[in-house]
Amino acid sequence: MTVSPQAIDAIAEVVGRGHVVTDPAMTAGNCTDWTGRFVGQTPAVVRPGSTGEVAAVLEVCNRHRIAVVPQGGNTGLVGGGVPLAGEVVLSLARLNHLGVVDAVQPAVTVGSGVTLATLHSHAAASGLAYGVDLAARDSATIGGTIATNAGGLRVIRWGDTRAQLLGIEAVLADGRVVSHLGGLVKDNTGYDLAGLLCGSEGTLAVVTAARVRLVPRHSHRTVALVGFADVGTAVQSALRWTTAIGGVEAVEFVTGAGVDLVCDAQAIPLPLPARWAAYILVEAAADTDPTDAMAAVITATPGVGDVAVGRTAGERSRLWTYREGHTEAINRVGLPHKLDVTLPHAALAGFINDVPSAVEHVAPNARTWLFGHVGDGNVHVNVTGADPDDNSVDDAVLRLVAARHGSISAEHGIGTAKKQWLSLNRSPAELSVFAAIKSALDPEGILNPNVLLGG
Ligand code: 2HG
Ligand code: ZN
Repeated sequence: MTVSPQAIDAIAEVVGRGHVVTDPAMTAGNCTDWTGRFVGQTPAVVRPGSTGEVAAVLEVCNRHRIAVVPQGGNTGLVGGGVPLAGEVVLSLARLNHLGVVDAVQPAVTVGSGVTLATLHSHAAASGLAYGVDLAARDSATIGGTIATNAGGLRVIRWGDTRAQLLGIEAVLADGRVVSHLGGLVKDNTGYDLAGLLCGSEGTLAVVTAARVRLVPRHSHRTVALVGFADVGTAVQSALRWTTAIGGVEAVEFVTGAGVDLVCDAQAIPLPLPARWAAYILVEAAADTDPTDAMAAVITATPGVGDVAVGRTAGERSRLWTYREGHTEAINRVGLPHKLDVTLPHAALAGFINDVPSAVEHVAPNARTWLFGHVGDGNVHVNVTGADPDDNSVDDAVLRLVAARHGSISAEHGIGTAKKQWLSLNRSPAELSVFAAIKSALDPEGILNPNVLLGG
């Protein structure tokens, strides 16, 4: 896509020349996704410093029909936040204002460029917490997590990002600002714009701020990492623990092969005395120590092997490393195909068992890595050793998911990586509603036009 020098000048007049970066050496990081699988190019990375500047930039882009990719921390994994077709990148990183925490009706308004880690610290300073957490917390932004309706580690306790939203401020494609940040818990005054924009992947509007609910910050927290000799028993036990363990916040699954990989990447020892085929990590938090009640449930579960328990922050983070280290460790093996999927609970163990052979059938030299938020049915299928442009692996896995009544995107979104399979989950009638909403809000089609439905 070519952008005229006049349009770049008009944008620079809004944000200041120093906030329009055109040098390819400087924009390369904005043009490559976290995995390195999706690489594009851009005529400019534009860094507005206020909602008003976002509005003025979009007004220029809409008038000149310039396609725009909104970008937060660039931690997305489906090629939805990078300019694969030469779009202008609209970085929201400078919208990083932190509002005053309301501790009476626990909530706060924050700019879309605030990182998750910063929001966690901000809430903690008022004795509260933000319910969404994920491994990329240091870079992932609130705007990006809203755009993708990010899930993460604590969905079983607090819900996904959409469940945290009490209000939103966003800029439409033509520069109009929609703002509804009052934050009332009950507010039935028409369409739920926050709910609509959440998960819309930057295709309907650019989120500039949000009012999010905050949750209690519990004084006691315990993590257990439990070994199992077989995957099926691990998964069935994990699903039971989501209701049997009081104060449960996270129930995560990793395999023996995945733990070996993390140990190798980080030069750390195995977490338990023996090596197990599968591991479940469970975390519980409460105002009284949850450890004994949690241990009682775990030890009464048939098939449980070794158990390690972490109560201090250091012990807990040591155990989490074996789970959170997966994404980086897998990237060291090779560029992964990432297939983030959910299965109905009854189909979960069978899917985990069957997916490696479905991959092997189409890509005999590929390797399948499985881990994820098993407590809510979400498995991160990662495949290395397949050509980055060869979609046969994606096709095989996503068709298996759909055949078993699962979702082809649990929490990462559709982006560009999965758009050709959207019809596995969405009917023609649903897709026509999506298209109608898109053309009503963005008639010129400038907002992230190549993701979800576009391209
Ligand atoms: C996680 O749960 C993230 O760690 C990344 O969603 C998953 O790397 C992945 O496939
Ligand atoms: Zn995840």
